[in-house]
Amino acid sequence: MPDWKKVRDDFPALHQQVNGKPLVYLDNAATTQRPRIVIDALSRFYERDNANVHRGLHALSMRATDAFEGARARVAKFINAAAPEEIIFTRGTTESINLVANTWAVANLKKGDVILLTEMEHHSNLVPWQLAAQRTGAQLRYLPVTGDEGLLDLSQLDRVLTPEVKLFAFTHMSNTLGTINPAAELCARAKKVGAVTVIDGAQSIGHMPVDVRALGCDFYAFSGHKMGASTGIGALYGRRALLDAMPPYQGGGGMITNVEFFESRWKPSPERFEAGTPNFADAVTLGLACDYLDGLGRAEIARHDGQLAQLAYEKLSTLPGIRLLGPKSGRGGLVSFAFNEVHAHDIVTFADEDGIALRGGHHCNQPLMRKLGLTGTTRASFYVYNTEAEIDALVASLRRILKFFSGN
Ligand code: C6P
Repeated sequence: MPDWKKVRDDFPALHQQVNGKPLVYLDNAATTQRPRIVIDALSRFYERDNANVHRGLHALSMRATDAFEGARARVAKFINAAAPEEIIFTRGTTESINLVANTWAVANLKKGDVILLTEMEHHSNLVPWQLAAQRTGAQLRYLPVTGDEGLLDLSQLDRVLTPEVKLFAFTHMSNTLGTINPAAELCARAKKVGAVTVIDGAQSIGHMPVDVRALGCDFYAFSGHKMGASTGIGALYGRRALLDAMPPYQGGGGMITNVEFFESRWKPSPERFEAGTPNFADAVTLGLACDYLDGLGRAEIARHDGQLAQLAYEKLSTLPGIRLLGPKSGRGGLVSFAFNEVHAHDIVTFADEDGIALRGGHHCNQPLMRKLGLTGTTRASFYVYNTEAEIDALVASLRRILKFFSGN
């Protein structure tokens, strides 16, 4: 088991004071802090290896290309893809999902087809499908969420997952509820009706073991900045057979085999989907983040984050008037809550006075919030460096805030 206290030393940003108090960083679902090896690797790359990839025959370009393609192979191994060619580098989860919506969906969907989503989707796994539906004439349909407990209502699955469903996109872990969805089961059920599956892995990728072949998904989208890598890099996993049959995402350099004045031919994946100069320097850090997380052990990370969230859930439940969202047990590493009398933005602002970083608002889940009769929640989200003492600091801060707002 990792020495979790020592893990904190790997993250320079944690060692600072905010408003005169030691920083308690509990906004990891928005973005994680970066370990020293990632920060150093980025400077080292720019200091020694920086050159454009795939284009040059000189030493630096070859080194940069090796590092970039090495990162692709590392990411493929991290999620157990069948080959590096199944990994397309993108800016992150949002771009990965938009890529599928603009290529596979537009090429394959038509009027009468259905795109199935769930009521707990982040806007990044909702708006791209609205746009694809508008372009193709397909319809959107939703698998309901049970209520405050935040589970998918699987008793409704047969009703909504009918043969008209051509694509089923769902989140692996909810960024507001902390629910971990039964992704393998959902993919198996989708396969039975011939639907293609897209998993939004933004909140799962850095927090638990992910094996795309065991999950049985067709696409898996994720962001590097939520797993310790640099900002602006992420990936889309796609099953090779589907990628080979998909049209390009964007046109430009690097993605063609031949260009004439009036037509062009495309390279296979991944180049077909990576027009222009890719974000090669940040891609290198994604590979290193994979090494770092595997060094800790992703099953250990899942246990650590889940235990902290469970402890937080239990300690927070002692606060007067709190409304806690998400499953009572088996949750991923975050807790969302609301108070009738205090707005989430006030809580976040007051907690900041105590050096505690939280997030408040709708968390890009507006339809879910509306369904639950909320305008927003406060969210504490955990990662490998958080501690039980930080949960105690959170609870103490919330007691102070509640006291202030109740006028006592
Ligand atoms: N959620 C949060 O604070 P990007 O922005 O592309 O890296 O990730 C988008 C995204 C997609 N799906 C889920 C489930 C997510 O949680 C996110 C990002 C952040 O909850 C920012 S809103």
